[in-house]
Amino acid sequence: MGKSLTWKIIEKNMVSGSNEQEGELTVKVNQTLTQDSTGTMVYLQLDAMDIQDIKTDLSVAYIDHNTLQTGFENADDHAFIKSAAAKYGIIYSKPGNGICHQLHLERFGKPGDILLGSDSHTPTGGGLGMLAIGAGGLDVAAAMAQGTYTLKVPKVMNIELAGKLRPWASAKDAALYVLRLLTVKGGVGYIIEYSGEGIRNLSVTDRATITNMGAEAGATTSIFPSDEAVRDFLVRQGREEDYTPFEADADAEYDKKLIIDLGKIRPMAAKPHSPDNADEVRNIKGIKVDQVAIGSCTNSSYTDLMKAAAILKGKRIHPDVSLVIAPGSSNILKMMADNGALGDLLASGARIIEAACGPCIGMGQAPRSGGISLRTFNRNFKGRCGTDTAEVYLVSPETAAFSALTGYLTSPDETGAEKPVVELPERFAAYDGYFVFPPENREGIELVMGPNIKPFPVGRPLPQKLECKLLLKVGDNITTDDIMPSNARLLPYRSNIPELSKYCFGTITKDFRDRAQKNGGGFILGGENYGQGSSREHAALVPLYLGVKAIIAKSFARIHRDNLINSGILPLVLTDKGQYELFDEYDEIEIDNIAEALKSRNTINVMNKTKGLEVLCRFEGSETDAEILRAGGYLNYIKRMKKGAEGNA
Ligand code: MIC
Ligand code: SF4
Repeated sequence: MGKSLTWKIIEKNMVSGSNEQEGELTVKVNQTLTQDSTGTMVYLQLDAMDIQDIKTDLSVAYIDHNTLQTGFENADDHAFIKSAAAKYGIIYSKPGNGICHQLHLERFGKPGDILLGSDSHTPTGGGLGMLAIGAGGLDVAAAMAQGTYTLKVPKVMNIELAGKLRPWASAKDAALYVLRLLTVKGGVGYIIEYSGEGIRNLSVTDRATITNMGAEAGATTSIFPSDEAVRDFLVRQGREEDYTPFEADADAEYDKKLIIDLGKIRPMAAKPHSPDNADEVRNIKGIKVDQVAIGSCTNSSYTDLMKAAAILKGKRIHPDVSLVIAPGSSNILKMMADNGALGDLLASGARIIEAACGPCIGMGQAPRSGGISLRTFNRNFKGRCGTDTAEVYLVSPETAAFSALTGYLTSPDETGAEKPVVELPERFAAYDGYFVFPPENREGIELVMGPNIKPFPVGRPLPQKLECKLLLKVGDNITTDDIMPSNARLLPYRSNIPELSKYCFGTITKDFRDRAQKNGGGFILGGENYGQGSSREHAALVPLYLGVKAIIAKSFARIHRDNLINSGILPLVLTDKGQYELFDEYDEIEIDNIAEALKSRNTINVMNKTKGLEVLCRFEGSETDAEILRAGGYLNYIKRMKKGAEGNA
């Protein structure tokens, strides 16, 4: 049997482990990326690891999330990250340069390499044929310090794309179509590998849109082969030398296989408040729209913005609509300024904001109360746009542009318009003005820590017995945006855990911090896919700071489960999901014999003392995960390992 593309790349980078299911493997990490909202924590953690040099081939620190600088806090964070980049030999990308994933695709991504990023949309790099995985900040710091990453042996799902997209259906529609099929938890445990004749007509940025949204299905990552389209993209980016062809063997073996006919896909929209809640636009058209936003790491490429500009050229945006556009990179903006498309956007009445995440993470452009916002982004969780009562629909740039003109949700294939052809420039602009490359001599460089940089909490070794109250019971698919909300007000405090703790579980209850403080910490009960969405480890660190010791859930999202373990919080899965019903908030819970249960990866008895009953839970982590928990989190674990190594020397 032949090999999948995924396994070819894993084997190329394998340090230890095997391909046995349930096992784990350690791979060499070639590249890392961080962004500022997770990056401050990453570099504080890297500093705590006490290293001289990073061990990756290339690491980049992007500033793209917190760019509003409404106070000193963002600027403090930027200065800190810039100093850490210089100290450790990392490329620094200044605010205004663009969105980490779009920039990384343009400037640094390499087919066949492994990229680890402290952002859940790192899989965008899969469009270039790289294995690009999102992880918590500590894992990325450790990858820089050690050059490796350990992951659970993934299953590989093959999605064969047949046929060709219809004229007005785009990669975003295909991404939403896949997501509707898989749901927000259908990709958990899988790497999604695309193949088939259908991919030949998809450009690298189309493919990147699709791999980007694989994160919404909970997949470890998604990947396309590295073929002629990738070579062409790299040539146009002026980096042909980075091209290596990579593809699966024709008879590759997969754990799961789906076939999708691209020709069946119509323009789609994900309805509020979940990206998998998708329908064809023609079924829901006619909804009155207040705001349209084009951009984000999903749809801010040159081609996406040029398509929107062509649709808007010579027309006027509807008087009731505010259209805002955030380009993916400064070079895209520069090219559009040079070729006149920026002028077309401005003449139509569009608002152009800097190349950054912006409205996607609630950094400005919150819609009006009860407003309807169409966004080309990847997440429409309640409240994420900054307005709790707003309703966000996720759409393609084409649907966004037409709807901005009509004022109603409009399906491009029902407009009668002819699809614009976007010619790619022979060479994409590749100015370096926003990059700061690390100095040759890095001796004596100090970290710059302004008053916004506060120490982060570190876990303690797990005791033999935990006895606490159940502080909160939540339902299925709770997102990290629920656990630790992010918006223009809160993002400046990503390096200030005590301040953030006031807003923990803010979309669910306003008094979680009080509950935790009054009860000296406690447990949380979750449903399916607990912690889906972002990679932010603040969704683990803040509960840790508030004394949360364990989370019991029906199932966990991958990155969040890893973040809990890295922080020293015990994630337990209910062996009988129906027993979720046996718990109520404020029940007294006891978990005994923890060390033993972790050692054998056995089941653990969880006593509900209030109800006088017992349920069985399982710790589903690896032996290393158990070690990390026994040590009280990843940093303690590394320190212990270092001490051990010194003792043996
Ligand atoms: C997101 O899209 O949710 C974010 C903001 O980019 C997060 C990272 C963060 O919370 O800082 C992600 O996707 O990991
Ligand atoms: Fe930025 Fe939005 Fe992409 Fe997250 S999803 S990296 S906030 S653009």
